[in-house]
Amino acid sequence: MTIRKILIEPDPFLRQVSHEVEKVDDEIRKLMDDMVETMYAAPGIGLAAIQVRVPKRIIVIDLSKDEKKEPLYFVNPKIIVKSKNNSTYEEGCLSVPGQFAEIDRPDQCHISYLDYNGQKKELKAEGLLATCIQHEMDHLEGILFIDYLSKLKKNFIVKKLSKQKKALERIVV
Ligand code: GNR
Ligand code: NI
Repeated sequence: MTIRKILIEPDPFLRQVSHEVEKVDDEIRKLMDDMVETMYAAPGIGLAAIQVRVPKRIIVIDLSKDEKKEPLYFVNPKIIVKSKNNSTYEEGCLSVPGQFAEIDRPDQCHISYLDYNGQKKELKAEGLLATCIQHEMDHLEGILFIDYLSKLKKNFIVKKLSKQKKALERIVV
């Protein structure tokens, strides 16, 4: 398994719409293994493939708190139903480091997807899992949580990240 580099906003690559996976084969499983390792190393509770520069409709999530790791794999996830009630969570994103904001989303979602073995599955999620699934599925459409903020707040964050990236580039060379 390999830890991959996570893309940081502003990066046009993050704004791409990801493509459906045709077959869950060993190459896809290798990518999912790398994504999980990258997510744990970050650390984060979710990761979409586009964040490691692969525009495929794949997300991994692990909400387990203790040592016991419980990674969830979702390939080609689709929303079947979203609840009408919203809930608010303070969200962060590995591609928007150091920034957090309260975001409103449907508090439950029912999805279909393919699992690690390519089997068709369904899941009814609520709470943080529902929020995380929707945050990751937004990545597949090229959407980041800061897109839900006012233009003023979003521009402020993007400018800050842009300056940080430039400062880093000067050091790394
Ligand atoms: O690590 C993460 N934490 C988080 C917290 C609240 C809502 C969503 C998330 S996902 C984020 C990792 C990430 O950027 N996934 O795309
Ligand atoms: Ni994210």
